[in-house]
Amino acid sequence: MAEDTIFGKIIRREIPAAIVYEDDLCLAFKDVNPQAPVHVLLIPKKPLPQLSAATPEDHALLGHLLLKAKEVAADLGIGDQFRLVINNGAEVGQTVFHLHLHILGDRPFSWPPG
Ligand code: DGP
Repeated sequence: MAEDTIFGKIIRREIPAAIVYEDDLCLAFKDVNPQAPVHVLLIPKKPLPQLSAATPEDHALLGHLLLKAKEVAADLGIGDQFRLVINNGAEVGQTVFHLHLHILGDRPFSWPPG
């Protein structure tokens, strides 16, 4: 069992969040510190700490998350112009150790990322 995080508390409704999508496997909610006009976090309900901890058992879950990411982006009006980010590890910016996809859009983005 992975360690509990703030996202576990959001899943269990112990702290509030602006939820934009939910199903049996995942939850999407607005980032509390948005980096773009649209900035939503999509998380699995399974407490997987980071992508590098995923196993073949997570194959379907990871596919589900990617497909839901594009559906949530479409629902939020950024269906054909969005960026997905997964920070995997503290050295590259991961601060919450519960896998999450950042869905960002509605502004221009540069490359490479910082
Ligand atoms: P990362 O740096 O990739 O681990 O992103 C974590 C994100 O989580 C960061 O953009 C801020 C967001 N965040 C942290 N705590 C909360 C919270 O309590 N509520 C919400 N909605 N977002 C949070």
